[in-house]
Amino acid sequence: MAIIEPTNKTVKDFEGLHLYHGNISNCSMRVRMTLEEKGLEWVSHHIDLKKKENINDEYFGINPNGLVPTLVHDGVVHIESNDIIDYLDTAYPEPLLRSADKEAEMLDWLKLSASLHVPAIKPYVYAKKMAPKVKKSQEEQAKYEELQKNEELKKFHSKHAGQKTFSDDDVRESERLLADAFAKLETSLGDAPWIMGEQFSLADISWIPIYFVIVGCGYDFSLYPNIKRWAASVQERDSYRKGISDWCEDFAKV
Ligand SMILES: N[C@@H](CCC(=O)N[C@@H](CS)C(=O)NCC(=O)O)C(=O)O
Repeated sequence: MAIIEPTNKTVKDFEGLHLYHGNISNCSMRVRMTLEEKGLEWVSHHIDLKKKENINDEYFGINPNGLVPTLVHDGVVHIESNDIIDYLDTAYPEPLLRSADKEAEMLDWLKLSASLHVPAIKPYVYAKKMAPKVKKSQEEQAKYEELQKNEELKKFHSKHAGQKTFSDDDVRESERLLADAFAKLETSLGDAPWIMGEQFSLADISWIPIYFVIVGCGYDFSLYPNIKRWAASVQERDSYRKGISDWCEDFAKV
């Protein structure tokens, strides 16, 4: 569970569920989808990453990495999307998005999704689509360097600062990691409807945003028919519409 003590104390007075999130952020998508699966009321604090609304003292005081999503639940601040969805499923077990006998396996899918974010998903999405759209001005870059203390994120963002762009090696490495992960998902799914078999779970919610953004960047899933079939089933859920597609009607045009 990733609970942090915010330096921006204003959020400590919040009651209920408040979500700081970005429309096209895959990490935000999984939290919105979980909230919708459970039919929970939540207060939206939208952060436009293209307008750099995350790069200021106020937001870094809530999320010390300056990332979305951040969930504030009755004044307690939760970061890390996969931890947040696990927390929500525990705090609001109706409907339960896990099965008791496969919990450890399901949490492994969440861990894999989390571990791929910086080495694979983020570089792929930035290199293929986002880097030019979130280019920082000199002032924004200076503010980012002042606020950001996380070395991994500093290193990642330095790769597209100023005139720099991601190298072919960066893209190849992310493609290699994605291919390994998708091969594992393809085999594990087999003919089953959901990642954990018969039960729709947090594993599906964790992975569908990855599929959404990677497809939106032009990734070819023709090698993975089980993943395509699974994704089509997830996309029929109301929670997918409310948590994902309603927030980014056309990712291809982003
Ligand atoms: N491990 C974090 C990653 C969050 C993350 O990287 N969020 C992206 C959007 S998906 C973001 O805020 N990007 C802005 C930035 O990198 O400055 C989580 O799962 O919540």
